[in-house]
Amino acid sequence: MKRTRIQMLTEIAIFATLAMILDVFTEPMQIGPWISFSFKMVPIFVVAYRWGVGSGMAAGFLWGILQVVTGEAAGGILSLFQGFLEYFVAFTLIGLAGIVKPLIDSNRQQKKTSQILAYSLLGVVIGTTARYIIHFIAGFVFWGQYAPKGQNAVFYSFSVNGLSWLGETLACILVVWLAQPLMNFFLTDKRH
Ligand code: 218
Repeated sequence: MKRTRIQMLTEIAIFATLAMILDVFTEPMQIGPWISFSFKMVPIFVVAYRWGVGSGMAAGFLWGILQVVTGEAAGGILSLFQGFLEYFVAFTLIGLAGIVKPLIDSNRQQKKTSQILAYSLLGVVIGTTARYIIHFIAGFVFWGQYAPKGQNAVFYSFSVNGLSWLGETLACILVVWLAQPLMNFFLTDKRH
């Protein structure tokens, strides 16, 4: 299929929706209020690797909007600025995973699948970390009052968001790894 702007925009919409659907269906995988072992960021990574940072960020941004308009984000919004930061900025930053696109592309022609996997996993870590840096900062600035009595807000945020980051990153790594043949299909198709 020829690579077109329409195809890119369609994929951004479809994959952001897929992330939203996974978000709802992986709700039971929630370990604590903010801690989950879930791979729902994977569709955003697929967009980022296929189309680059800009498209990945657009998909993340759209997913953030979907969470807010569906009410999924309700329990996570304390104020306008905090909500903007944690749902729009944080989710948009997942798209930074697309930084690895040129590295994936350079291995795409020769179908060097082990390199593609390695760069995909690097992208996962970049995307989840960029997102969780925002949650960590928001955690001690806005969520400090929920810390157990006497516990330092920075330590509280680091433990909650650090654990959540770890759970989500490991889940995404596992899924990208296990779904490698499917990922290769997505990343080595003829696009131009
Ligand atoms: C300490 C703490 N508690 C809660 C939040 C809010 N938070 C954390 C992680 C992810 C998300 C987005 C929805 O998955 C939110 C809103 C925090 N940052 N820190």
